[in-house]
Amino acid sequence: MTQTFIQEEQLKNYINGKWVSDDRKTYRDVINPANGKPIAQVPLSTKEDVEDAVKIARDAQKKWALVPGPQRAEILLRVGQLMKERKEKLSTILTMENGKVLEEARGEVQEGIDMAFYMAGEGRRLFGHTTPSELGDKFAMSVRAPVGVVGIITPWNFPIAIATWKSFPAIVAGNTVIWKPATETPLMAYELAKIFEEAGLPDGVLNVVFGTGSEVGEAMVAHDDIRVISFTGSNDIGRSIASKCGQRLKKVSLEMGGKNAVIVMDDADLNLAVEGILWSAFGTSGQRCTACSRVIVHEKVKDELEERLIKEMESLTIGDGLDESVKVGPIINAQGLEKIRKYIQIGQEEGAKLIKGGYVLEQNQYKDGHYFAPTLFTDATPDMRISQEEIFGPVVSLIPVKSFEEAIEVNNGVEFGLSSSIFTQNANRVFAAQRDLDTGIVYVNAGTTGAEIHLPFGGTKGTGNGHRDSGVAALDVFTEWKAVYVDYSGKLQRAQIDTE
Ligand code: UN1
Repeated sequence: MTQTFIQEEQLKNYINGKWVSDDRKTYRDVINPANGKPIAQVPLSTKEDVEDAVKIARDAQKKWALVPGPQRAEILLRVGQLMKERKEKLSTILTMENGKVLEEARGEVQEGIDMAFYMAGEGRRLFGHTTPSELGDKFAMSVRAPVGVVGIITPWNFPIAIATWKSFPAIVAGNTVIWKPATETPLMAYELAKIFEEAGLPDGVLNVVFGTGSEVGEAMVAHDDIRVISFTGSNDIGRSIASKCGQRLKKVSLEMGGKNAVIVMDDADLNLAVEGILWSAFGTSGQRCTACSRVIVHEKVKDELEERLIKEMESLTIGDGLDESVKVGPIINAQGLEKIRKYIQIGQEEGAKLIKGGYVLEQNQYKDGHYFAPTLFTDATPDMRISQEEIFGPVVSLIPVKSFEEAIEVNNGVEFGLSSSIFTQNANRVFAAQRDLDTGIVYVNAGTTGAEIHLPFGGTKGTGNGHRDSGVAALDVFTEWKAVYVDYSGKLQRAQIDTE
């Protein structure tokens, strides 16, 4: 059945349109987190591999930038079509390497397909601006120019969607790419590179170098010919990349997580709020940057919400995501599981009430994988570590508040600013909330997850550094603005002097 999609093979880097094998390489097992079984081996590349890839990418970029945008776009269109044809295969492999349930894996692959078609459209736009000049018989415009060779570093939690958010705008804008996927989830990179190859992408435009952050990632950040680093991942690593790029005056785009809250007001549709919380907190086992891990609830509806959540949490079946009846899959690995376990202990020590879950599942069908029971804390306060720090697991804390104003203040009182949500039926509160919630993404009457690819994705404060993935905003990361003046007056006109 589904297993036939994967032959346990040694993956190879993809450089200059070739699959590069190297006998001297060391490999690491890629493990299915649902059952602990190895499904492939990923090479741990070196900085020499990065060097080889950059040389190729630099030459390829000169030619690629001369291909007209609409022709570059056609390749993306074919990539989107191939992804669509292979959606089931890709989703199954994604579930096997990442653990997310099939329904969500299909959703993630769909996100990549959408991105391909959206960015293929951009190949016919890549809009700049024409602007009147200060002088007569002079034409002035701003155009988007590719930056050159760009480096993308992608996480294990959305191994294909996030890769498409970064590589598709980079490629359509005329850049060439060095891509380091997470070592936990290299198979999506393998499949996507094969699709690009089949779609006719010229050699050297996309280069995949597998390996660790400390070797491959560091080498990318340190390489002067890689002019942009686009990174999604942990806060510590993002900050360290930012300072290294800062030293080198290298453009860097960072997306580093959240502490996303759902606000439930006293006038909320509670059925809807419960559904939204369950989906955002426990979907993907809470391993989304956008996952809801705080519920800021008006004290008048707190008890009722709590009761309904406990009841609905009973129906969350946990297990291998390939089983269509499962709603909550495994945690990516033992370190992830340990981090969640530690936060349960911290929450209890801080005095929050653990009212559901809070334990590792280890018996029977769970014994070879990494599973954590969906967990609910209540009576948490805004300053507790479980209310402030990103847990990246199926753990949510209820924080009671007395008013709308207090809810907004609690929502904003964290280091991160990725996503937030409010459930209310009051139109005034809706408009005030979209203005006052200090996050890059705001939802009204929906959970904190499920961003669409044609809108900007990213956050304020500690979530990033002001750039956005996805949507047209992604082009700002992968292009430079170039100002072009064409004087057709036939004489030397001097701006600021002849205009006086
Ligand atoms: C992430 O967790 O880093 O908005 C990405 C969402 C998804 C993407 C999440 N479309 O939840």
